[in-house]
Formats: sequence, structure tokens, C-alpha cells
Amino acid sequence: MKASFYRDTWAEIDLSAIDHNIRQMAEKLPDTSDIIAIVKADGYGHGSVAVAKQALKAGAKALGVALLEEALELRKAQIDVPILVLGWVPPRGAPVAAEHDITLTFFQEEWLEEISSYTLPKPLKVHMKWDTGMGRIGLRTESELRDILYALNKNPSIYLTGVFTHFATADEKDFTYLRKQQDCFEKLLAVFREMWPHPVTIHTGNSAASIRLPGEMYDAIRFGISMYGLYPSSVVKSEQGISLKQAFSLHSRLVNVKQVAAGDTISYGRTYSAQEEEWIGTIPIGYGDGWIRKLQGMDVLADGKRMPIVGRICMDQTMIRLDQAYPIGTKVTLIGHQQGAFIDMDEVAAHLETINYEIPCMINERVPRIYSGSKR
Ligand code: PMH
Repeated sequence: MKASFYRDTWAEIDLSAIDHNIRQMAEKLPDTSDIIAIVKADGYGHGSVAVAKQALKAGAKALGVALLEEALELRKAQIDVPILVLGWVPPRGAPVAAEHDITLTFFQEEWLEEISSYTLPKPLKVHMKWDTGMGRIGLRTESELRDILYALNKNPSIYLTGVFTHFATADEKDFTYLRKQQDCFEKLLAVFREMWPHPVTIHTGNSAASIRLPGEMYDAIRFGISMYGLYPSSVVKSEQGISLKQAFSLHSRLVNVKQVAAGDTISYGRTYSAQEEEWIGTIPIGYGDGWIRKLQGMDVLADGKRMPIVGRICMDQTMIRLDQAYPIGTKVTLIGHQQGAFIDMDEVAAHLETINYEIPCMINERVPRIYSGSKR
């Protein structure tokens, strides 16, 4: 590894997995549906620029982020494809967005009005968000839609290039609520088409919707979690509609190995006592890296075998019980594959009673991201 960091703790991002996951998805989609790769929150903790570049090579046509700041970071990295900001950006961000050809999401008349008071260096591209049942952001009624289209018509420096919605339950077994959202979307779309003759990109689906209903995805999908090789839920995983490869793995190395006697205790609060003579290893990762204290009791992999975390996780260090002595520098895998053994993201998420999405986001920037498997 040719990395210049001095603590042996790193996340490895396998770009060939990103490539694989995009291609798997593209194979399921009709040619008329493009892939917008969602790289918000620093690419779900994987690194937005590296993931975006690989996603585009694999066939994604555009990028989606949550913040204008995130879009600007991609532009700074010389990425020139369409970028859609999915969240609400204050009107004062419009000149910067227009300058960098970044598409903003909007759904409020006041927002359009306020933007009219700014001088835009170039026309501003926007996608309109419809709240069909997610209950988060977006306009909700036909009358709101009519009003906003009138307002839009009066503002020639704002170009409507897309309309979209987001599903609340696309990853759940029961499709009833999703069908309700689709009906609501279709009704708004009918009004929209009657009032707006210009072409726009229509998109509704996240990973779950795209994997399960690939033929119903209009012009594009917003492909997030499954691009990273993770299933949106256990339901989607069990349906086996797509075969994904987890891109993220987390590793460290033993910095201390010692034999302790029965009764010796480990870490703050002495919550762990050795039952007999035991080998205890220390790895340099802790809650200061996002490897939070609740992960006590998880297994990690050393020598291709599972070893438990023992005692309290500290800010920068974690102790594990080894089955024998190992040399300093022995690789320890906290998430991912090691010699045929595997700790997948879902296991870590289950331990924390949360969803896999949260895990790579939680491992913070103190842990360097190392990239492998880049594909042309
Ligand atoms: N589109 C929007 C508007 C989103 O908010 C998200 C994910 C995606 C697409 C991608 O979804 P996927 O990762 O399931 O494919 N947003 C979030 C969120 O706000 N909290 O968790 C995931």
C-alpha cells in the first residue's frame, strides 16, 4: 500500500465493486432510463469524487448530491456532467449554482421570486420536486403545481429541466403505499404535461424502486445505496433481484499484543475480565473515528478468524481477544472480507440496530480512504 499515513487504520474502497454494481443495475433497466449516481454525504462515506468518476466510467450519466457545497466539490475535481442538488438550497446559492452549471431542486413560488431578485451569470437549471407521500420536501397539490408553473413561465432565466418525487417505502414488502405515491405522481404529471410542452427529465426511483420495478422508472433513476453494493433492506436482499458487491471495507493492524492472566481487566471501567490466560490485541481505531462504543461485542477478523472486541472502545483504540499470539502489524478487518471470512455492513448495522446506510457515513474523515480496483 503506497499511502502516506502513519496510523494503520484505513477504509478501502473497491472501485471495481462500484463499477460492477452500476453495470448490474444498467442491465436491468430499459435503455430509456439513465443512472444518476447519488454521491451525497461524501459518497455515503466512500469519497464522492472517486466514486463519481468511477460511476461515470461505468455508464452513469449524471450525479446527485444533497448540498450545493457537495456539488461544488465535484466541479472542482473537473467533473463536468449534470449535477443535481436534491436538497433545498437557499436562493442566495442560485448565482453560484448557475455559474457552475449545477441544477437545483425547487418547489416553492417564494423561492422563484427571491431568485428573480438576483443577477444570474448564466441561466439556472432546476428540477421540480413533488411530495407524493414522502412528507419531506416538495409541492403537494395540483393547484400549487399550476401556480408554480405560471411563476416559472414569467422567469426566463430559470430553466426547468426535470421533475421528480421520492418514495417512502420502496424497500418494503408491501407495495400499497408506493402504488399510492405513483398514482399521485401520475396525476400531477398529467397536469404538468397539459401545461408544460417542453421536454424534461422525469425520475422517481431510488435503489429499491429501481431494482424491484426497473421498467417503471421513466427517464432516470437515482441510484444510491446499491451502487455501493449494499441492499436497501432485508426484503430487497432476500428477493435476489440483483447481485451486488460491497465496495467498503475497514481495516487496522495490531499495535500491541499481550498475554493477560485470569482476572486481569481491559479498558475503562474494567467491564471485561479475562476468564483465563488470554491473548489480547490492541488496534488503533476508536469512537473518535466513528467506531462507536456501542460496537463493543462485535467481532473483527484476524488471521481469517472472528475475534471479539472486549472491554470499552476508547477514543482512538479498541481491544480484541485473540485466539493466540500474533505479530505486531497483523491485519485486522473490522468490515469486509479477510481470507474467506466476511463481516458485512448489514452485520454491523444489525449490531447497532440501524440501517447499513449509516455505517460508512459514520466512519469519519480521520480514517483515510484508500482506493483499489479502478476500472477504465
Ligand atoms: N434520491 C433522494 C432524493 C434521496 O434522498 C436518496 C437517498 C436517494 C435518491 C438514493 O436512495 P438510495 O440510497 O436508497 O438508492 N436519501 C437518503 C436519505 O435522505 N436518508 O437515507 C437515504
